[in-house]
Amino acid sequence: MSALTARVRSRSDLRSERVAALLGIALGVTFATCFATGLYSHLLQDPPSWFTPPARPAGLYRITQGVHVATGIASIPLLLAKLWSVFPKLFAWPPFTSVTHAIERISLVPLVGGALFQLFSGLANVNLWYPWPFNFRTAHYWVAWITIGALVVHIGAKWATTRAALTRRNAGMRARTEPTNRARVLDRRGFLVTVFGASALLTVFMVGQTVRPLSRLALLAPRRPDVGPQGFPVNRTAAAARVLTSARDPGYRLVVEGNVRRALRLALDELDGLPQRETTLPISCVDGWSASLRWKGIPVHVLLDMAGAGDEATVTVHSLQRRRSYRTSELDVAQARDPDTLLALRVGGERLHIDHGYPLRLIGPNRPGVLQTKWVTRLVVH
Ligand SMILES: Nc1nc2c(c(=O)[nH]1)N[C@H]1C(S)=C(S)[C@@H](COP(=O)(O)O)O[C@H]1N2
Ligand SMILES: [Mo]
Repeated sequence: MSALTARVRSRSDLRSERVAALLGIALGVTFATCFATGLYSHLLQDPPSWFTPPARPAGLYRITQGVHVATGIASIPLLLAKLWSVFPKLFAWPPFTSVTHAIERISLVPLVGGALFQLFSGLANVNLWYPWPFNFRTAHYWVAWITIGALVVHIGAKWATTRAALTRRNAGMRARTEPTNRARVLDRRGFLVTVFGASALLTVFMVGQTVRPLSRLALLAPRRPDVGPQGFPVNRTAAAARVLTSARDPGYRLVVEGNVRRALRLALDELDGLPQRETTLPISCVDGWSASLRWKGIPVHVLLDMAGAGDEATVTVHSLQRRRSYRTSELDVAQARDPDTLLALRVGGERLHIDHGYPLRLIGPNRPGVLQTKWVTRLVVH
């Protein structure tokens, strides 16, 4: 056998059903975890009427979103290897041999397309890169359902093959005494070790953005959790939000209005004079980075009581920012009354940096970063 045919042979051995089955199982686990944590993130950002986001543990979202990004990253090498291992089968002829076979093969289109789209768009989002005209979250959310639906069909269709490929293991072991077979088994093992190793390494180099002890290894993370003004990152700067002038304007006021007995208009020095509370809460960005900080500010319920809002009040928080997303966020009844939901004036003992929301920002327990509105100027009570 020439060296070339030997190589080709050993490659086709790597494309065994067993390799494809093991990669498939790993992908099933990472995709299911990614889907569950993604749904949770979606629910927190847009709670439907039947869902009240839990406020404790205050750092729960930090973990679920860290896991979401980590399992997404871990899936990239797994998916590429899986596609490679089944590649020739994608072009098998005749395309269908039966109705079930047809369904199974057709479901590969949303499965492969959806999986590639999810991993690509997620990775781009972590890098704050939006090379598309549609809304990231809407697309990422709906394609997740399509992908998971196709995955369920795929698992159903492949259940028997996968079991067979994995239980054939004993037969494989016996055959290993034969030298060429042993070489093949070792090749496959080396391939899987490489793929799982690449997946683990990528994950480690990324999760340092939220797992503090690994922060020095966060080589692939676009944001280090300890780098930025006052020692933590910024997603949108005051310049990008075009609030440099309005945030520094001496005419700045916090207005509390809407369904209240007396509306409030408070200047910065008046805000400084109100009862304050200190609390440690993380900023947990949907992009997977997080940073835990010591905040000091006015609990929102103090302002609601001053304004004479009802016990069942909900609040819309408005920023000075005029354009683009994250200018407002909502507080449900529990969040508005939570003692740790603050309009923060200070972080780590210092006046807030303008990029962190000076003069006033919202910070509350177990809220995604996108809901921790910066440059707050108005609370509308409902
Ligand atoms: N007004 C306003 N608030 C905002 C944002 C924004 O773009 N505009 N970005 C949000 C996002 S996505 C995150 S993760 C946090 C980041 O806060 P930081 O920049 O202080 O770290 O602020 C949130 N608050
Ligand atoms: Mo964020």
